This record gives sequence, structure tokens and C-alpha cells, in this order.
Amino acid sequence: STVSVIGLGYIGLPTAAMFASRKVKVIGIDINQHAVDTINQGKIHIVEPELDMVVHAAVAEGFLRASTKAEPADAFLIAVPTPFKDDHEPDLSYVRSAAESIAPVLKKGDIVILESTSPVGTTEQMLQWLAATRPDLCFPTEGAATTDIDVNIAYCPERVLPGHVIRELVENDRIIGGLSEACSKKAADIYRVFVTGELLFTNARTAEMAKLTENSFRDVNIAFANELSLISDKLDINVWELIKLANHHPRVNILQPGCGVGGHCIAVDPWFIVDKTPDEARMIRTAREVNDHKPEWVLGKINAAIAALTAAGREEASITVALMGLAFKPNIDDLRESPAVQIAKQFATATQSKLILVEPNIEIPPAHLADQKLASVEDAIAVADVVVLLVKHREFATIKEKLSSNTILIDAIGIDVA
Ligand code: SAJ
Repeated sequence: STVSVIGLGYIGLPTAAMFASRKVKVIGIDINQHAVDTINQGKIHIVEPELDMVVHAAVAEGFLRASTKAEPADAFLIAVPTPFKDDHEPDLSYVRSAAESIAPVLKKGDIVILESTSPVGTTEQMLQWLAATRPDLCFPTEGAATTDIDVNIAYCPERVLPGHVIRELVENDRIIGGLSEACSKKAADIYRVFVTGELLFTNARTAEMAKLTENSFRDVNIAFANELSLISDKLDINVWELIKLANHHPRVNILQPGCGVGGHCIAVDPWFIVDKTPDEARMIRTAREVNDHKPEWVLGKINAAIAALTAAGREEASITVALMGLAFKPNIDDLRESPAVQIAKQFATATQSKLILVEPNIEIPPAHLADQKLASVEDAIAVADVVVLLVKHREFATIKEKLSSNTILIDAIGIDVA
């Protein structure tokens, strides 16, 4: 049987490659011609450890092929982006166009699985889009007898951690939310090809909510840590020591404060809950606001340091500020939705001081910081008056020992906390 994966990004491409590595014929579909061409050459357009090897082998052995046009297959996995609009309203346009692009090639016995992180109800909505294009097929709507159903539909969220995708795709437990029990069974058969983790069965709505719940849980817990860092700063308490002490309690496990919450999941998914149930999701909304405010707070600390230096007689334009780390989390090169980048951008436009950026995991600055230069750790701390630690990269571990006594250190991440 043939699997088609629609959306060859951070989730779709590794998933396609995993099926292909188990000798299943895979057709990957993406609207991005560059991505399609790159994959067909056996290369990858995204950064993820080990992925290049798996894709290279899959393409070379003829099990994986990419295209911009939908083709017939037996199973369709949709892994397209589900961003939100300015007002935090979910944008399902990619899911809709993915559904409408595969609808014409669907046939009796196929299964369509949505993997994209989605607001509750999206799988049912996807069914409506499919059914509108294919009135000739019977979909698993309420009241339809199992025997009448032509196309199965399920929601099966991915839960892999960027940087560990290849291992987690195989080992993580997987939630299977069919629109009917028969749909779930069929979806499970697909995933059993490479998943060694447990397969957990539920309905589509619960599966959608489970994915949102996992990331909201983490967001709320990080917000708690970030709020503690603001409180501790006001009360002249070292938040890192505080958390370490509190975590010795057998039932307390506080996460780490940082310069904000980045990435394309944790800072997005909770809004899908808030959007559906604004009156009930009070804590989830507040957590988002607390975490989104953290970059502003760090900027305030930097400005206060500059103000202290100018008060002591320094010209603002003569002050050098080094921002250490741009990625959205430690030891990766992913700058997407990074709070550190947000801080750098805002600071660059507002300051007269000189700015130095340090990001050991990339070679050229991102487009919106293109006029900035990247420096090495050593070069930056040799000249900086203010050093701001934004990301806990391993290259920064011993930075404190290297600073001269009159350098001002702003540590947003607790560099010496193990
Ligand atoms: N962060 C903190 N303090 C902490 C932990 C994290 O400030 O104690 C920050 C990070 O620096 C980063 C952000 O939170 O900016 C998110 O990082 P992360 O490592 O918590 O998560 P992601 O976004 O890389 O991946 C998450 C994972 N979800 C959970 O752990 C519940 C992953 O399993 C999901 O598959 C992924 O979201 C996703 O795709 O939804």
C-alpha cells in the first residue's frame, strides 16, 4: 500500500521518511517547489539530526518521492501548519487546501489522518471539506453505518521534540482518535508500521484536545517559573536558588524561567483552547500573557543597565551590549518564534548603543537582523559592557568566569543551574 504525506515540514518529512525506511512506498506532497526538488535529490531543507541520512536512503532506494501535486494513495497523512492570525484566531486555511487537494484522488477504502495540531472540531470540519468536494463518497458522519463508509478519518497528533524527532517518532506513545472505531483501527494499522510506543485509542475531539493540553500544561508551568523570576527580582531573591530549594520537596517540580517561550507549538497551541472557550480558559490565557511579557521584561533590564552606565557618565553610543543566544531553546539552530530574536530586534531598533550578537549554532544572522554581525563568545565578552544571557547554550557554560569585574551581567536563564 502507498502512503501520502501532505506537508513536508518538520513533522511531515520525518514521518514520510520513517514509513519509507520500513519499505512502504511514500509520496510526499508540498506546495513548496524548492522543498520538493531538494527531497527528490535525497537532501533536506530543514534542520533535524539524523533526518538527512534517513531521507537520503529512502530516496536512493526508491521508497520516497516528492511532488507538488496530489496523487492517489491508500493513506493520506496531513501535516501542514496551523498558525494563528493576529487576534489569536486559528488559521485552518492550510488544512482546508490540503483536504481539497487530496479530495479528487480519494477512493473507496482510503484513510485520511490529520496530524497537524488543531483546535477541537477541526477533524469534523475537515470531513465537511472532503465531503463537499466528493459527494459521491460516504464519510463517517453521524448515523452512517460502518459498512457504508468509503473513506476513514482520524486525528493522530504528533508529540515529538525538535532535535529528537527520529527517535521520538518511533518510541513515543501515540494517540489515535478516529471518527469511528473502525477509523481508529485502520489508523492504528498505519502507525504500527514504525511506532514501537503504545497506541492509545480515543475519539477525534479528545485526541485534538490532548495535544493542546500537553503543550498548555508545559506553558502554564513555564509561566509559573517566569512569574517567580519577576517576583524574586522585586524581593531581591535569587530565583534559581529558590527553585532549586523548592524542588527538593518530594512533590514540587518547578521548571526554569527564561527569556520567554518560543517555538511554533507551546506559544501557539494554548490559544486554540482560549479561542474556543474564552470564558473558561482563564489560567491558560494568563500563562500565555505572562510568557509573552517576559522578553519585554528582559529588555527593561537591559535598558536599566544602560541607564546605570550613562548615569555614571558614559555616552550611550559608546556602550556595547552583547546578546548571547538567538535560538528558541538551548543547543539548536532553530530561530523560529524565538524570544531571543524578538529581544534582539526590538533592542536593535531602539538603542544607540552598539550591539553584538552571539549564536554559536548559526553562521549568518537571520534576515531581519541582517545588518548585525555575529561574534564569537570570546570576541563579544572582550568588548561588551553589558552581557545578556538569553539562551542556555553549552558554549556559554563558563562565561561567568571569563567576564571582567566591571562587565554587567544580565542572566535570563540561570547559566550555572544544572
Ligand atoms: N522553556 C523554558 N523553561 C523550561 C522549559 C522550556 O523557558 O523550563 C522554553 C524553551 O526555552 C522554549 C520553549 O519553552 O523557548 C519551548 O521549548 P520546549 O523544549 O518546552 O518545547 P518544544 O516547543 O521544543 O516542543 C514541545 C514539546 N511539548 C511538550 O514537551 C509538552 C514536544 O513534545 C511537542 O511535540 C512540541 O512542543 C510540538 O510540536 O507540539
